[in-house]
Amino acid sequence: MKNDKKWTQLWLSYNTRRDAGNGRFFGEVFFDGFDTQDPIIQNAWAELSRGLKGMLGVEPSLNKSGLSGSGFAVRRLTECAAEEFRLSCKDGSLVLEAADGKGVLYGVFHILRQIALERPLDQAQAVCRPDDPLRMLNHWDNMDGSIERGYSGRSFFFEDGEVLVDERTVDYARLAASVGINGVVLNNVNVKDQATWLITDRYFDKAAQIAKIFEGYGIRLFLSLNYAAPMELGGPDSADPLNGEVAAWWKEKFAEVFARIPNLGGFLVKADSEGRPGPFTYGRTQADGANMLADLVKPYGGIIIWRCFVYNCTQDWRDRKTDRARAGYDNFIQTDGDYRDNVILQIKNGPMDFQIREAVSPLLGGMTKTNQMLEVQAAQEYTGQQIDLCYLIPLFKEVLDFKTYCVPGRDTVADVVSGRTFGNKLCGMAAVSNTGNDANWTGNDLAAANFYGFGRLAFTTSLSAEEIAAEWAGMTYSCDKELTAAIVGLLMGSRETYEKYTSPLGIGWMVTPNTHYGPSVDGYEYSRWGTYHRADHLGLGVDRTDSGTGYVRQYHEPNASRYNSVEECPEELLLFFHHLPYTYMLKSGKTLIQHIYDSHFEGVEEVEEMIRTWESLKGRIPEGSYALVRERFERQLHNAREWRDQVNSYFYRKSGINDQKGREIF
Ligand code: GCV
Repeated sequence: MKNDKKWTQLWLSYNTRRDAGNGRFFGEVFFDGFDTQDPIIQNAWAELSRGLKGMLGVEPSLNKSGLSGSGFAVRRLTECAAEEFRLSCKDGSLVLEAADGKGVLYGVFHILRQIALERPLDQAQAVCRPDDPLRMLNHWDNMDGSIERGYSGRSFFFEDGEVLVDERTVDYARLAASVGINGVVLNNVNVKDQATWLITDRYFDKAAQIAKIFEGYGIRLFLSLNYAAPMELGGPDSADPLNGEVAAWWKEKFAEVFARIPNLGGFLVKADSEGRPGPFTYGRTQADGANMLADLVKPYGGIIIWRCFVYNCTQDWRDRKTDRARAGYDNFIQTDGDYRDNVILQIKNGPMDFQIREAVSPLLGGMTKTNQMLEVQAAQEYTGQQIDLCYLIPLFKEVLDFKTYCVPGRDTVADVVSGRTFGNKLCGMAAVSNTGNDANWTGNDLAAANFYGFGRLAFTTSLSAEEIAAEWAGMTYSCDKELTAAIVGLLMGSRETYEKYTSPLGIGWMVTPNTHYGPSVDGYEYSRWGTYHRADHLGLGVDRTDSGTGYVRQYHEPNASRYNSVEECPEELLLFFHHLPYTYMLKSGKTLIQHIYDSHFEGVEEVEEMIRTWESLKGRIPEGSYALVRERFERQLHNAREWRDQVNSYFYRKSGINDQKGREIF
């Protein structure tokens, strides 16, 4: 389909498709029981018309009711759950049923996906209900237009202290809704300067406009809050949650905010973390902090999403007892059960910070009486910054599949965050968004698979990473089997390749401080962030066992014992949990040091292979996309070589042990 905009339409480009017998359903479309003036229904209809025209050249007409014979009907079915849709094909007619507009919208996107993938709809039998109640994107966009950890240009929400509302806002909402996103946090969790003023008259009109656009796509707007806002916006000179004046200030503030943005979903809060203020400053608990706000937003149906990324970021590397990995659990576990029912604790997937491999946070399922939400990072901060290819859905999947043993039976992280474990409704998944105002939204065209994949996975946690990759490739490029297989292969291998040439066996870090791209083995080793690898001339790894920091005991059994034992610990996490000599023998029959050498050489070879695969697709991928990705691969290769050489040289010089294969190590 022709696109005159300065940005692409990604998987919603609706280019011509082979008609797998689908066009015949859509001459007339009947809406039965739905108000066709409702903004969500209007958007669903507009999307359907646009997709059908682009992909199949069909221009349907809209009718209120009365399907007889073949056609497509959208019917209201009150038995459906909220957001659910059912699709069936009976007597030559395609029927989409839902109880609400969101169900219709998701059903329409499902149909368009089938058409884009050239799958016949007459075999369609689907009952689809999202697994996770909340499926959110967190933007770390700042009001000056920069994006914290953004690798795709500037913000399309903010520029020079102003909020932007334009056609791109609508396209963003379409893309997000098409993969089932139902909540968006607009601004960075580090709320400073002008962003503190987002909850003032200065910005209400624009924020309300965005909230309205989003609402038409089933998305609720959320804002990140500065916990010290009372002090910065002319209120009391305190942010103590138990101070009556502070609460009174917030009460008035929320009355104002919800009067101006009535459909606001609530707030995301980063407190007591990395210099951000919070309840600890006043000797209060995290629950005190969250509950004060939660009580005050409750009358408006608001929720408070409270992040658990609370740790001491001024550590001393000589201190071997303080362990950053322990911090989230230590700071929150005592408060389990103390939170109001409209508070959700948002927990990063790992206890450190979005490394290419780390253990799953023991808080997930560690808490059993508190609403929990999983936070992952689609933005590739530590995972290649959208220069290097790193498809993150396998990593997200691993986290979801992790068995927490918090209760007998339904105890995986997927169970916990979908509400299956504890029967709660306020839970789900959030991803730090990887988007920006680059024409292709995500810097690297292939990184859009992480945006797409996150939404699809949060909606249906049982989908495999491979299925999602194939869908994304088919919708974005074409349904050519060979092409899809090649792209799926590239995506599926990319995380392990990245892991191979960066930091080994779960140890993480070793990145250039601050920027977090490229190697610097000791960059964080002697700094205050608590991110150590503890390498010396004998060995490497952090001892988090009973005889070390004791972190392993934060897990339920049998996970705790498994991680505690060097023999039973999953090998990919060995150095996350254990400090081991370079001569330690791995299950592969290789020593630890040889594994480091080999994996780093392999990582580079795999990037070279990826480039060959990409080159074999020349002519079958639109030229612009081909060239852009080819250029990124070149930079990835440079990065991979740099990592290989720095890591190998570092460990060769530390250990004095030769590479058995005699390769060049500096
Ligand atoms: C938004 C890491 C990142 C920070 C980020 C922080 C967080 O430390 O490097 O940029 O701040 O995580 O998640 O709050």
